[in-house]
Amino acid sequence: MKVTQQDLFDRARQVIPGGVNSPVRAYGSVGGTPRFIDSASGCRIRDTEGKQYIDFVGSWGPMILGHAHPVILEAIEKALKDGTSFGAPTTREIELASLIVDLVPGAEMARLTSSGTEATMSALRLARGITGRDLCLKFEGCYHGHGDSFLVAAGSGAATHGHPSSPGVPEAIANLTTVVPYNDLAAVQNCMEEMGERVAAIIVEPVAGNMGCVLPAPGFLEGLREQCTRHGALLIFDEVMTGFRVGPGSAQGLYGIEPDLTTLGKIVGGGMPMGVVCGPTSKMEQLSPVGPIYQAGTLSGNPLSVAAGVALLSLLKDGAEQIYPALEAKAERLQAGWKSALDQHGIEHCWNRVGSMFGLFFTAGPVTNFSEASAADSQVFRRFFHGLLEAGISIAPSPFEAGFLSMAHSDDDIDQSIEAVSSLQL
Ligand code: KE4
Repeated sequence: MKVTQQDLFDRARQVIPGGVNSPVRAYGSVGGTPRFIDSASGCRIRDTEGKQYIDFVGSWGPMILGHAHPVILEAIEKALKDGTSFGAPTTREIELASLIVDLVPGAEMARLTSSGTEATMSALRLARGITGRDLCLKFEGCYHGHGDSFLVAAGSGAATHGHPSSPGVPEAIANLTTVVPYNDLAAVQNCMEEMGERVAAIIVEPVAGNMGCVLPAPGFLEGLREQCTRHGALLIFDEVMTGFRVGPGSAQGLYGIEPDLTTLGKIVGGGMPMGVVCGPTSKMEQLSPVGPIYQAGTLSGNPLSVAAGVALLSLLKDGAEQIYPALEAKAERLQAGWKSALDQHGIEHCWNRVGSMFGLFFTAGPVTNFSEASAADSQVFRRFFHGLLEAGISIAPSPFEAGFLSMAHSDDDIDQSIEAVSSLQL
């Protein structure tokens, strides 16, 4: 008897909260039944009923060269033969850390973790340990993983499911985090004038990807750099999503701003579990075992994840001159095509995009912060999402997420998605 997605979802919800291991996958803001994915290759994913979708989620960012890239699979398969985890240093970790240091302008050292959340939690603890201060400033709609200090006015799944400030976070912890609107430098300056000497860090997504895609206003990142320097706080660039996505030097290379600490994830692990905290030696050596600030992980630097990360970063480094211009051209084609199709539908919308990372909002725009992103028409988004899904196009099941293109998206694939948008009944 044929097992449907609904059957799987019903079974999953018996043994997994909401049937998913990460809330945004549950289609909470768009309704309907999540697709259970059997396999993926190139720019396509295939569900358990055999239906294929052109994928613009890319596992939320890692798949910049497409799913199941042969070089990455081969690297994992080769590493697999030697075992899955040793809990001891390996040569390959030196290679990955060296690649990160080479590619990330603000990095002289890197500490590997198993997720972006671990990376941001560790970066904030490092900043607090270095400065001896407790406060953290973040931006409404930015998401830095599910660490307690960051689940205050958070984006992504937290915003999607209506709990931007999660229950379970002690008030004493939440009170250490101050939240201001993204791109509001005056609000940052006011905060820092008032409490700057108690602020350990300002943490920011240099291009926000968890309230849809929102770009830094001209001077915003420069202003954060100046404020941190002036008040002795550390500037943390959370590049878990933008790292190696918006350019070979990540957002800090693109915008020419050097943060004090950088967090990475997604692409750096080649689609395997991985996060990174990186920065200058003077700061990174404050981490145990050299310094006193503790940070650890059983599977940190896991051989399979590191093999995948080395493979993907090496491909991006060696092919950067071809890859990033090609991604830009693909994204331009997509944006122009979807825009034209939506204009023909008479649907009010606006785009934000940096390279192959984009956000589409059903509002006239501009969208420069979370409140403007929240004003977009969620009902149109719901119809848009399901219409595309039906047509074999997979986008993020939330308006508070970014979309991604890969090198595996051909012009034909992009044109197929444009045709799907044109044919929607919105
Ligand atoms: P993870 O712990 O999910 O690996 O990384 C957390 C994180 C930190 N910083 C930024 C800027 C991030 O975008 C993320 C995770 N991104 C979401 C997608 N918006 C992951 C998807 C999910 O939660 O399932």
